[in-house]
Amino acid sequence: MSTSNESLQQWIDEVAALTRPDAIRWCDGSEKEYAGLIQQMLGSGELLELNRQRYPNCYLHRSDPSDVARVEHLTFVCTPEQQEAGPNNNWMHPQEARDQMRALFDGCMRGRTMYVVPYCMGPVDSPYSRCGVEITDSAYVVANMRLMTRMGKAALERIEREGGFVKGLHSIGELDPNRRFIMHFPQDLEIQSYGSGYGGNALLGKKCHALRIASYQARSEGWLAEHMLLVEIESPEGEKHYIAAAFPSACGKTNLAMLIPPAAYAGWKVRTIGDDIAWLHVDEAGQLRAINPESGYFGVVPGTSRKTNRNAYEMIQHDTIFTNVALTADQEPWWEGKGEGEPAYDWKGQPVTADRQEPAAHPNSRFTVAAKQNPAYSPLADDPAGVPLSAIIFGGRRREVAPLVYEAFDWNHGVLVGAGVASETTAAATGKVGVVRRDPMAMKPFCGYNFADYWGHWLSFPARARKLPKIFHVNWFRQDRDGNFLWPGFGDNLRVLRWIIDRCEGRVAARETAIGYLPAPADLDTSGLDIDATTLEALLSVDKAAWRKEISAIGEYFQEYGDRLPELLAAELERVASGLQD
Ligand code: GTP
Ligand code: SPV
Ligand code: MN
Repeated sequence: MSTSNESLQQWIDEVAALTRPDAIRWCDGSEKEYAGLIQQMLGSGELLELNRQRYPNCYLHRSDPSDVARVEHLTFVCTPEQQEAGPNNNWMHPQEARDQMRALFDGCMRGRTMYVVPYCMGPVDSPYSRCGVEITDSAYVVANMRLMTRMGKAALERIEREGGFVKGLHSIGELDPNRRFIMHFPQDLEIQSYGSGYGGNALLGKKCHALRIASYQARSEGWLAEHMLLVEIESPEGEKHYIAAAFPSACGKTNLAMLIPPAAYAGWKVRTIGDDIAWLHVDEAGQLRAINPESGYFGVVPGTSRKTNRNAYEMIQHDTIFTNVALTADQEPWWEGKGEGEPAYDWKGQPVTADRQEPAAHPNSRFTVAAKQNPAYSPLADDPAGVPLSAIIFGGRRREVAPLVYEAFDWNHGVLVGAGVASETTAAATGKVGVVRRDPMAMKPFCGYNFADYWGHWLSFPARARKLPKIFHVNWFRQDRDGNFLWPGFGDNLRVLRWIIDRCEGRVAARETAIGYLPAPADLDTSGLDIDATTLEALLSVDKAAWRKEISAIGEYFQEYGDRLPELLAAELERVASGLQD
């Protein structure tokens, strides 16, 4: 096969000449092609079939034990000037990076098939969508891309119609951590990834394209590419609101996006539009709208149960690829927090012993599933116009300091709230878990340019839009001294969303504090919840001393950005700091 897009054809020819595959296969995205890839991987041992009766069309992939998460220290943004990438990114000069990658890719596909995977991020007929082509030597990546993106024929047709696309070159290489790099060339709309087959390192449409490259494009084109879920909330009266929320990796986006209303909320409907990435545009009427560029979920498995997230639990009972979960004796997938069954083999395939110290499923084990399998799937996820946003929520995983919820005074203060986000690190990336780090807008690993310029871009939106959503901050993860969560979380988070919606509609009052507006305990609906007044008070109070420290830590962090830090942001910080003085 070939294409009428000359630049695509030329790039494919160049890549083939460099990587020397045995065969080149164009992917059309069909059911038949997917089935063929699955059969091929069952044959090669890349996939194991799971219990056919209980988990039809479900497969287990065990990744290389050294390749189980994103590798932030091996991920680079390659711009001519280091300052363009900023202190928030690892940087390499584009020429140096290209030379280094060329040496790695040289001959790496000998004995392998090179797959050409055209994809579209977003509904194929949406003006907000953007296309890309991933070249990869991994059938697992192709199968995942088919579930996660609009992949194949329709995407190629759009590329041939429009011309532009993001070039993503990927090889699993030798899966050697010492020969592993994820390189981004934002000015050339190009990605090169070598040596990993895992998630965000390898499914290039996701974090590499839809966040790092897209954020860079979005700045010059006047929109935003964000690490946000998109959820639709409908009240029993039929009032609908669309909310976008940015939480760092493994901090609750998928769960909030497909939340099951608690018993006290009969008649409320929650529908998922997206669970990880949102692209935000100002429409012709000056309203901020969002699309989900993905069409599937690559979600955290541990903790997913009938009780915590019935929607997710049900959607992964069939037609799902599991990566790095444990196995029961009768070939069912198993993970910590499943609440059913017992593991017989851990994620590496080793028999499980009663005295094991490590979890049986990898803490970053994942499911890949088409979004349409979600019982709470909203057809609006396919709407080319996206959805109008009522609220933007930032959040993190903080055992202390950050209250359950607060509202920013206005947009500019909201940008400070987002820029000040900190969160405990999780298993979604390699490295230590549980360390609090700054993760502005949950974009620390994903912003394709200097954060100072990114905050400046956020601050430009009041001038671009007629109506902007209100901005909030939430924290589901406050703990007591014994490490118990103070807030029940999951479905009960709807109670907090309800307060947020009521604030957007001007239906409920709030207490003004130095850090923003908080609900009075009586204004947060806790009917039917087993929560005492002291706990609620702790969740909804501002510890001034702790916040003085927090604000000064944010100030110190901002200093890394030097003169590039927008003055408006510094002024917002100053305003909050002075409010905390007395
Ligand atoms: P990425 O896919 O890495 O971007 O993660 P995510 O933000 O979608 O996180 P996800 O919803 O998968 O949740 C990650 C972990 O947090 C899971 O183990 C969940 O069970 C847990 N979690 C999610 N929501 C809550 C909550 O409200 N309270 C508590 N205590 N845990 C939660
Ligand atoms: C994240 O880490 O935020 C994820 C998983 O959503 S990955 O696709 O690996 O980036
Ligand atoms: Mn994510």
